[in-house]
Amino acid sequence: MRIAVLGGDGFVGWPTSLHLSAAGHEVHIVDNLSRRWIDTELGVQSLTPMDSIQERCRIWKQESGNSIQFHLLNLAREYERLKQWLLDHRPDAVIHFAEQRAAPYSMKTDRHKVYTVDNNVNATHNLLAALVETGIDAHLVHLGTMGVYGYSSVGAPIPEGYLDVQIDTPAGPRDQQILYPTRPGSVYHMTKSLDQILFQFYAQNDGLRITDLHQGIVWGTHTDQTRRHEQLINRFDYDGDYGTVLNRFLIQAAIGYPLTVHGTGGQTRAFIHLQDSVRCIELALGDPPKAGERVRIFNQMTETHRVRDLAHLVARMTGAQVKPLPNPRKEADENDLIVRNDQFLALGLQPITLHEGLLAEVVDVARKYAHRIDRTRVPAVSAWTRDIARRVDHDPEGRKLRAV
Ligand code: USQ
Repeated sequence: MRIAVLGGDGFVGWPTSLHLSAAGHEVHIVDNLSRRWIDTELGVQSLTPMDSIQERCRIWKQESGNSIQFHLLNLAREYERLKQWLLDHRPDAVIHFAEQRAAPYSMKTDRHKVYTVDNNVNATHNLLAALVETGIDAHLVHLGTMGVYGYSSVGAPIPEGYLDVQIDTPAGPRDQQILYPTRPGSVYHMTKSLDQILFQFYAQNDGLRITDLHQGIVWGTHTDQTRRHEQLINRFDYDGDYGTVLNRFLIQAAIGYPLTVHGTGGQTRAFIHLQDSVRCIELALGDPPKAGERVRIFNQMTETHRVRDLAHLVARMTGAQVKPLPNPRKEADENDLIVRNDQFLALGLQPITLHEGLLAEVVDVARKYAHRIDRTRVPAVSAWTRDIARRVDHDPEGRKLRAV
């Protein structure tokens, strides 16, 4: 297949591009390199040293013999160029990762809220409108999030996208399936909730073939392909905005930083290893919906864990200290979460679940590049509201106190 990977320079986009190229597909990365600009804006860098996208593609060609082509394009801003690109390349499938993906970044200031909505919603809508206008019948696979469901304890398993409901009608009760009601917990998660409505409309109105992957928190950093050469290494975020919880705990353990548990750590979340994430995308590509069918939604996760349990697991493994902090987010202190993921299991996914070997691999990568870490960028200080901002702990290590 000829596959366009929009956002193919990012944390999941890059290993996905390599995985699909290794599987024999013709891969084109379309990216505006915004993630690299955000690093510059925030004054942080990936823990792992990343080469330019062109250099990464050159090394991949050298290692595998397969080409990945890179195209610099801003999906949210350059609508006419996007249309022309689709007409010139006529992809069989389009994978859409090209969105700002960090909840804390989306909540930093009003400017970050505006940017996240503007970028994410326009990128998705431009793509949908361009597919209709060009008549290109590509299967669109979108990276959505488990966060669209929200994190209140409902007691019942979260279904894959659609909820069975019964409606009272004058003729008696009628069964229906509706999109699971969204309950986003950040501006970022809200944009993915809006995406769902855009997909529903374009599948119904224009017969676009769309798969939406509701992904959990990705952990790990290597895949089979990124291990093949030092310069194919994936990006690895540790900072308070882009670092995600389990990877952050592993990096913190590697540098002797206290494990930054928000609140009681009673938040239960869904997780998936990076290797499974790229495998799921391949499985979803192989099983497209037909034109006229509703959007196919998969829960792309393999297990659920409570944040404090993960912290204690990492602490036991490494001797790190666990530090409960005031929570910078507005979220439930404690929640339960049961999630259905039958569809990927039925397609043959064999989940890689949390085990010490893989956790230790992440700690090893973090130790190797520990010299690149700026400890002052580890705390998560983006607060969800002005009131919460007053209680955020900017110095979990107590360095300033020690200096006094
Ligand atoms: N947390 C801590 N300590 C930390 C960092 C986070 O306790 O140092 C807590 C947070 O308060 C939250 C949980 O861990 O309760 C998860 O936070 P996260 O930063 O790992 O994940 P999140 O903000 O939800 O976003 C990440 C990705 C996003 C993806 C989402 C999947 O950045 O792109 O959509 O995971 S999900 O969480 O299932 O919505």
